[in-house]
Amino acid sequence: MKHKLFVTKMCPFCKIVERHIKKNDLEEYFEIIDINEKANLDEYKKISTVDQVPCLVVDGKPMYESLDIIKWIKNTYKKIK
Ligand SMILES: N[C@@H](CCC(=O)N[C@@H](CS)C(=O)NCC(=O)O)C(=O)O
Repeated sequence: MKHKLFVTKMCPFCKIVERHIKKNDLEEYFEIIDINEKANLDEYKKISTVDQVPCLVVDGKPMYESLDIIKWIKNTYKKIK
């Protein structure tokens, strides 16, 4: 199952998380979703509790803060560098 990561193209904090995923070859575990597209924004609004990206969905709940998301990724996928 892929974890949804809601982002925008312009968000530098999103880029930090996306780079971390790519650098560690973890793309297969994440679905990067740009909320600038209307359908994605609607999906994001159903899940999000705060209007902020990056937003990772874990067990159906939103996780915010790029550093917390990276920490979660490191703890969850031990193989990473
Ligand atoms: N401390 C947060 C900052 C995230 C942040 O500021 N994201 C911006 C986009 S770059 C945002 O979503 N702002 C909400 C808004 O502008 O309404 C993090 O590290 O993730």
